[in-house]
Amino acid sequence: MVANRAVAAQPAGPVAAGAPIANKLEDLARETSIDAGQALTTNQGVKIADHQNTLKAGLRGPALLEDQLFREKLTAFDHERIPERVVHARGAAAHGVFESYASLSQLTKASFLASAGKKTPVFVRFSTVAGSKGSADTARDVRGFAVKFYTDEGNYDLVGNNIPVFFIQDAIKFPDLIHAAKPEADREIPQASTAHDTFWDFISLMPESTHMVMWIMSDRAIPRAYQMMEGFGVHTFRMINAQGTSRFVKFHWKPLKGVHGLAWDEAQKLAGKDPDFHRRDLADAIVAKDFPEWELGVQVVEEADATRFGFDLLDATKLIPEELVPVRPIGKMTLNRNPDNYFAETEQVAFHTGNLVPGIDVTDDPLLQGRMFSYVDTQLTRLGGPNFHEIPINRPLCPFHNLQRDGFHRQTIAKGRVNYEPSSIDVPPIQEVPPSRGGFASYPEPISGNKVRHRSETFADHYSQATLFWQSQTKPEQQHIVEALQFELGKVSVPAVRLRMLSNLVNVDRDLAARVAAVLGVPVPPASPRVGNRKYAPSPALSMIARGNPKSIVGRKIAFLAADGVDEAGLQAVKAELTKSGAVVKVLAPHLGNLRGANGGAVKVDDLIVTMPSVVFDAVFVPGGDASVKALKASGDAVHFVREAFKHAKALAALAGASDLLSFAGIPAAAGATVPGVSTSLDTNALVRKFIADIGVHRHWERAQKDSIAA
Ligand code: HDE
Repeated sequence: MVANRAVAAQPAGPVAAGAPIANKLEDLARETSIDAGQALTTNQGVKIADHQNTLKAGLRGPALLEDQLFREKLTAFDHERIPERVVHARGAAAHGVFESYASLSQLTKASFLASAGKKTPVFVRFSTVAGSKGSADTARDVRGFAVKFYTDEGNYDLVGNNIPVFFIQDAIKFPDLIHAAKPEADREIPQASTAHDTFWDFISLMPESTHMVMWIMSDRAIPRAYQMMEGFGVHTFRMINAQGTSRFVKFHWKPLKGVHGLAWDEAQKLAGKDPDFHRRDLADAIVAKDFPEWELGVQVVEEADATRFGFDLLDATKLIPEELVPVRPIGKMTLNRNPDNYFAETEQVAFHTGNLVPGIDVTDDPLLQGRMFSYVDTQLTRLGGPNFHEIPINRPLCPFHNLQRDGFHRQTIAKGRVNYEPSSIDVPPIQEVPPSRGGFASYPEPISGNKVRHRSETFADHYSQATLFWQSQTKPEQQHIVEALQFELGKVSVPAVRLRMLSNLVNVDRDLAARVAAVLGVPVPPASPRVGNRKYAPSPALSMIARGNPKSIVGRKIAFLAADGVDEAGLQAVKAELTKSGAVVKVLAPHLGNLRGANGGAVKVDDLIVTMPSVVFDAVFVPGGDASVKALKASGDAVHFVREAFKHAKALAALAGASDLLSFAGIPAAAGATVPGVSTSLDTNALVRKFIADIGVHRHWERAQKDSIAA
């Protein structure tokens, strides 16, 4: 045991016997080391006297091969990297707790869902899919939403995404999908972007991907924050109760802060100005104790009802509309602690769809079946051997014992000579546990059929739900989908690929295809006579706007633009009200230090206008003060700041004479102008009330003039 362990109360390594450890942080603490204040040593514990110079023959060299201190240090450095995840390489994570709302024993025997108020530690990793580890957070992409529950019956992983369907129906196409989406094979271009030939070539030849395409072209693919995304298990799973009754379930995570997106132009700019935007937001919220929270919900379908939907529950390109089967909330997850070490926790965490606990099982979804193989397989390369379950972030909190031994980096020292079963030497021997006492047993689903390589006819409809999705979007959301498709297909250089995509889109909706075709400069191809353009009852749950979101402004970031001569009383009054409502206010100015107020007071500046672009804020406030407003009007950066915020549909407010800055920037702000989300007033109280309501709406997408602003 090393002397400098932060908590050295318990032996390190897997839990040997006895009761589970209740708390993952306590478990991790057994491995946590704090270097500050300690003697510098080698890995062998030998104290180091000189950490500045290699061992040399003479003052001016050459270096000696025998320098064991230098070689140990460089060897560790040379091997610091492990392969990044082949998909979902870029991610951020947090610890938290899941609390069950009520006993779910009628549905499942899973013990973490067995009683009201039961708490289970979790570790959650969010990610993008296509980009490399160092790519930008705000790329247009699906987000991974992987949750590891450290339950008292072993680890349960719910490895989901922020979009409820997937591109493909069969796992055998996954390598093709990912190869097509990743940078092109010859020049490794473009990074973390689907806007290129090979992606759309593949997609255009895979009509089954059309539903997912609608989702990734929507603002779901450019979330405002990880804490403002829904999560989905995607596949249909099973829940099995103690009586052995199985029901189908779909899992949903519903964020308590609502579901919000960025503007596409903003997402692209953030990729340069703050590539860590989502990672920072998650960590900052936890530091500020504004803890991200989600409700876990399930849609439950009786086995007997499995065929009543007109699509196959095993087809991962389909969802069950919430209007058909409501989502029943079963618990709440709160993320309340940042990891201590990115590599040890976020990089080394290993999820697996096969990490199941009794009472939850998989179905025959051919995509899920493939995943059951892939996750352990990929960890063998990524984490260097079969013992990655011993890495602290991966090990369960309950005791684990089996006869698997040895392999690279084995930590556990398994005592005794019996490493096989059955055996009569150990008394009592290691024992199987029957299902009645908590042993895992797969659901005994009856199976029959021929061995075939074929797709079921029940997987054949590729357009109905894509059309339902389109028809369920509000007008601005439809416009964003059109613009995303114009952008992506506009970057495609092979005309046949563009045309083939339009032929798919016209099967979703003629108007959608026509709006994209107009910008691509081609006529709309005919729809397939077998499909398309039916009218559906919209599903509001599919729309980020129509679903309804809470209007709170807690955690929203508000920029105050000011210069010397600012009306300090107005600034402080608005700041006090916003802060009271939970928003985070930053005063941005042309210089750091203090601003001289119009009435002789001082206002502390948080950041320079040039270092904090408008894209990292949710709203902008400009206080009055003649000299301040005049200085801002003369600053290209300040004018650009408000124009850009306006273009990105954000709430803007200007007190008294500050509306001048907005008008000067081309924003309709003169007295009497009523533009959604823009408030100007002489009355501080009235302005603040309106501004808070506007920020609560998040974005004013319906603002007609925003697209004419160049920013
Ligand atoms: Fe994954 N996926 N996936 N996937 N996936 C991986 O496992 C794979 C799929 C998802 O934060 C890999 O550890 C196959 C759907 C998440 O560490 C790999 C197929 C969904 C994460 C893999 C799928 C996901 C992964 C790469 C098609 C949503 C990140 C690194 C059959 C339900 C987990 C790793 C984390 C990661 C395989 C499709 C979610 C290669 C073969 C559908 C959130 O094993």
